[in-house]
Amino acid sequence: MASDKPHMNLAVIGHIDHGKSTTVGRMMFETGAVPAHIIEGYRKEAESKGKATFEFAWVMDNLKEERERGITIDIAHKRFDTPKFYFTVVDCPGHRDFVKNMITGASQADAAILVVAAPDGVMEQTKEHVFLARTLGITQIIIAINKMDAVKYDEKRFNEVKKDLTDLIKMVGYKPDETLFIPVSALQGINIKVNSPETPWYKGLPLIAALDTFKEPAKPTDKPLRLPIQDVYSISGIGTVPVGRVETGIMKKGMKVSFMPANKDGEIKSIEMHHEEIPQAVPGDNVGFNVRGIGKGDIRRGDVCGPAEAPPGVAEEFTAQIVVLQHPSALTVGYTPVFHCHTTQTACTFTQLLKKLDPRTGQTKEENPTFLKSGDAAIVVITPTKPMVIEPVKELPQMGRFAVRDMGSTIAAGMCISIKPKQMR
Ligand SMILES: Nc1nc2c(ncn2[C@@H]2O[C@H](COP(=O)(O)OP(=O)(O)OP(=O)(O)O)[C@@H](O)[C@H]2O)c(=O)[nH]1
Ligand SMILES: [Mg+2]
Repeated sequence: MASDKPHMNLAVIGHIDHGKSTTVGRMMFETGAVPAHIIEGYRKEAESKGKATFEFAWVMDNLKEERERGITIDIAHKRFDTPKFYFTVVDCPGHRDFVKNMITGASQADAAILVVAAPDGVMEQTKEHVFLARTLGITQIIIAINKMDAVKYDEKRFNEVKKDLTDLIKMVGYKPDETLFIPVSALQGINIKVNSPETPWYKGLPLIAALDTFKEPAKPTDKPLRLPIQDVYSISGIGTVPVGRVETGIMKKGMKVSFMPANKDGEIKSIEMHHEEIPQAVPGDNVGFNVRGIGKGDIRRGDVCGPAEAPPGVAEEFTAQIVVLQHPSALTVGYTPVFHCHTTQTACTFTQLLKKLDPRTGQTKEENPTFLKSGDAAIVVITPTKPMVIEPVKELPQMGRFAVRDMGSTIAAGMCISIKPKQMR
């Protein structure tokens, strides 16, 4: 479905059973994305299977095992609209065994809703998800303090949980005074679409209206051009046509460009999007373009196109902050899995383990650890086995995030803090 509204990827995160799926199901119902008769059907079915109250969660939990166990295992994508945005919502699992799925979900998101159950307050995966969300670059967050019905809509309990959350989010770098805290009952539909009489003491926005306070993800046109190559075609009568998505900056006709790490230069002759020639391409545009001076064999997937005067950075080695999701034993110096970063997949070696961090606070736990295991966060030095473009997230967030994979599973996720540039010319 096309839309004129700006698009936002929204992750819903938080501890197991705190009501993430129910919140998403409820928002989809209230925005008209799911009709009432579907919910009613789920309600009857859930009740007959001894899973009463899961009718809204079932909008998101489609797997048989998810419904039987009453938990989310895999991430699910659904769409709904608010007056300002259209959202793709990524419902993340809270169970600790499925944190890797949560990471995949969070790494796709522009913003997040953190769901915290009022009776429990801050729990283990509340902390872990908040830290991961921040590590993975989610800068905008709204907090729904859920299950307010279960604490009789008590303002005092709301304020206690809000206080603990304020401390938590401040610790990882979110600004509490710019963050909305909303008392809700996803199950009862309280403060979701409109403010309800159950919480007369709450004067803020209901949840759905709060989502429209998110800022549209910026189009970083003021940064240097970065266009990671997805494919390279040779078209008769035209020449070499690389294709890819502009991540940052602007590509213009006539521009002199460099491809790294191929270390080839060319000039943009034409740019095409949706089979139409366009004078320039901006972040988010998927384009094909024709370059003078480049042969088909000169560049390939994983190379990055940038301005000749500010070419993409190639790393001799780089320092990164990572979170280890799962490793069968222990991750040590010498380990060489595949790093997935923009469009490149490059084998890289862990050459130094500088420090282990507390995944909940980001504080240093141990200097120069001898190994890392599942659940650890760390600062490490990585040496690519062949030249690759990667850049510090502080400068170009789109070029600095990566996933580490080995034998079909995700081992870690992280971001580049700094690079030791390789001299290319
Ligand atoms: N009383 C009350 N119960 C709720 C509310 N929201 C959710 N629940 C219940 O909490 C249980 C878990 O809800 P889910 O939505 O599956 O929780 P979740 O956070 O998605 O769980 P995972 O995905 O497994 O981490 C279900 O029994 C829901 O009915 C609420 O507002 N009030
Ligand atoms: Mg769930």
